[in-house]
Amino acid sequence: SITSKRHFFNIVPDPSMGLSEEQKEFQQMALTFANEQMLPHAAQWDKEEFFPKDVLKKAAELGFGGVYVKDDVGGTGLSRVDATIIFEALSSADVSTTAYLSIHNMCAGLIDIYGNEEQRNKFLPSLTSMDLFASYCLTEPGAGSDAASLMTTAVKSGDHYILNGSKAFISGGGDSDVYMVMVRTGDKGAKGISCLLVEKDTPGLSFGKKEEKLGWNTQPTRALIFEDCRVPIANLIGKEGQGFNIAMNALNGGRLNIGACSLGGAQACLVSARDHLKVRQQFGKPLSQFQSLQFQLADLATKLYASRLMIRQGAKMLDDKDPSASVYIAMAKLFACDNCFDICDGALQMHGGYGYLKDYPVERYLRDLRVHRILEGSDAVMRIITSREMLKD
Ligand code: FAD
Ligand code: 2MC
Repeated sequence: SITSKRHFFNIVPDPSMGLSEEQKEFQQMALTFANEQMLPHAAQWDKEEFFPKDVLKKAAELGFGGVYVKDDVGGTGLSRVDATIIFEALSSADVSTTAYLSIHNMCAGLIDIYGNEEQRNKFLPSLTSMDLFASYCLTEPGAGSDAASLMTTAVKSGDHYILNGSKAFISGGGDSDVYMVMVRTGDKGAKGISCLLVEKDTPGLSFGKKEEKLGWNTQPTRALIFEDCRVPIANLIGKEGQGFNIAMNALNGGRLNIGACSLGGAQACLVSARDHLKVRQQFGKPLSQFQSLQFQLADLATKLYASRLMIRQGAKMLDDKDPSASVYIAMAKLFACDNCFDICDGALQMHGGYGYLKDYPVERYLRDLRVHRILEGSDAVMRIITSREMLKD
């Protein structure tokens, strides 16, 4: 099983292929951290729904709390391509915990880019060290895929905004310390939305019950409820009315990160399937000697390779500030999250009945990857983004 034998490199498709020496070094560092600090506990954390905050803080000591945040506030200053390499390596041990880390990084990156110097200096040193945890709050009970229809209001009163409304499905909700909240300060539609940073102890902010989920069990998911919640105007990120653009730009990086988490889970499952086929014997020989299984293995490897190339290319376009990046990122997220889920499913099938047992980790990866086709923009939203661009006059 994966826990006894952890191949990651020198196997087709090798995640270190094509990387620079420096990238290979932090990829190895992330993988070592994942193997030592996450893998031995991942199944138990999943079962007990335990949010491993201490381990996340240790990850921050390696620079993973602000991977692409600038270094004047404690960030690591790496590129988006680099971030996908790191999240892929970490998620090969624990997709759910890594996915929370990726959301925390999305929030820190958002403040780094759109926050003013005061906001950057106030929040980023403790976010990059993960003394503080962050959550991203766009979705509402009535506004999921149609995010621009959100209804949580923020009305100015003196030097505060008064917030009323609620957010649904917030990863880290209730445990995180700072919340990047998209609110309505103006008219209907995208241009009436602003981005506010809300601290956990703000009066008028409360949380729903912890949701029970199919996967992503090592991080809590809760609703946020705002009842006359007073947030200082100083916590406005960017300008009034800029919130939707900020939210969408942050999600471009987030979608790559989620895609990268799918890559790591799929790589772990593929390696486990390969190992299993070599040792499991039926009809007098190892399963690996049946050509239909050999071909399936090749097909899964090909899907993984293509997914990885698309994620890294999307990340490169974001690094290059390519104006078409969001469309190629949408295609990459769609392709990678769908295909990596299929890889987990194919790997589970190759394990036979053992794949269905919790003794083997494949079912955990499958459960964790399933939601990547829904959140940070569902498959349908990725198709909307892509086809709209294709049909533009
Ligand atoms: P809906 O928008 O109601 O969609 C339902 C179905 O219809 C989907 O399959 C969708 O693809 C499809 N659909 C919708 N519109 C169209 C269309 N025009 N054409 C064709 N098909 C369509 N949100 C946050 O803001 N922050 C978080 O931290 C966060 N964490 C999450 C964690 C978990 C575990 C989950 C499950 C969700 C999380 N979300 C979070 C919310 C997530 O982003 C939404 O669930 C997602 O955007 C989809 O919205 P919805 O659930 O309202 O589905
Ligand atoms: N990158 C950059 N800008 C974007 C963008 C993107 N990916 N998507 C939209 N925009 C901009 C767009 O360019 C426009 O800007 P401007 O008016 O300045 O020209 C503005 O945003 C409005 O865009 P649209 O007119 O396309 O807005 P529309 O209402 O039609 O919605 C859609 C677009 C469906 C793509 C958007 O609502 C969406 O992405 N929905 C999915 C929501 C989502 O991903 N939620 C995830 C929540 S977080 C989560 O799940 C976690 C686990 C953290």
